[in-house]
Amino acid sequence: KFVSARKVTVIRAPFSGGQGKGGVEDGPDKMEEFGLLRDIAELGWTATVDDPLAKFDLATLKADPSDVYGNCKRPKMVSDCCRLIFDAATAAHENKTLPVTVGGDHSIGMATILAFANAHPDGGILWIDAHADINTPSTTPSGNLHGCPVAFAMGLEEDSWPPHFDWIKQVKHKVRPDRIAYIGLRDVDPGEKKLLKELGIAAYSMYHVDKYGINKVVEMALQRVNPSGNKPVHVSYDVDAIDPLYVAATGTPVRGGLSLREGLFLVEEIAATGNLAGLDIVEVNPALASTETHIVDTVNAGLSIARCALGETIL
Ligand code: B3U
Ligand code: MN
Ligand code: MN
Repeated sequence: KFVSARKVTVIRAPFSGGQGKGGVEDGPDKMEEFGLLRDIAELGWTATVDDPLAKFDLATLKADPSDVYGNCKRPKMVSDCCRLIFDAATAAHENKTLPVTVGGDHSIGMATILAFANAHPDGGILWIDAHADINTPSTTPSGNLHGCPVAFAMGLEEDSWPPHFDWIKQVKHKVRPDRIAYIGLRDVDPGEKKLLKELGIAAYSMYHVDKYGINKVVEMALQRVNPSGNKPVHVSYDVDAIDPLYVAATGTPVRGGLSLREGLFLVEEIAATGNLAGLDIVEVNPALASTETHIVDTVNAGLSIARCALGETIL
């Protein structure tokens, strides 16, 4: 509907500047090594690969000690990279292809959801995550910008922003608080709770998944962000939404998460609506595994998310 003829643009985002740990920059390589492009082709999609950050020496940028602003770590690197990913995602939407952005840490979500909202102002966004990632530069407890992408994409508290992010202020359509819903939350900072309440954002935590079941939660979330049922939907999927039992190789694992099946059911349901118009798969960190099994499980979970979102069914 919003994507013509099953075309995917895989946007590689081997980016780790939004947090301190190394290894998450290897996410796209690992996903490809385990067969991402083969899986996409087998499901009948044609993929083009875009590598907008290829021209950067990311390791050198990450090591620059002068790239700080107040308590925010690496604002220049995050902003420069997000701007290129924003352009890549915008081009994918203009070409009526489905952008599948493979991270990298979740700061790149500010670029993909902003590009989605700008291309589809009436579209809905699902943010699947253990964390709300809606800290602003004034509320962030860590200074890590992967905890802030939603705030940037919504244009929250612009006065507190490092000047590097001024370009976002020029983007016509930002993410609206009534067009984003969370699923899987279980580690939310006090400043984030306040923002979620004040803005009336639809937030389904693990408590709600336990209380209503994943099927009802997906239904309620879609009802909030896409009440007509016929607008495009973007899914920004942080693999740490899934329990560390299944997804151990990620930067900030939090126990008590989605089962693997709940995590996949969710994207199966979105695929079934035919409304998917954007997907991110982020925070796969192959370096944060204590066994080879952790890597295999985590990367395969990422691949399963992609396949289910692109229409794979069990039967
Ligand atoms: N909310 C905390 C922790 C965090 C956010 N996202 C991740 N971790 N992955 C913060 O640093 O903003
Ligand atoms: Mn996240
Ligand atoms: Mn997370």
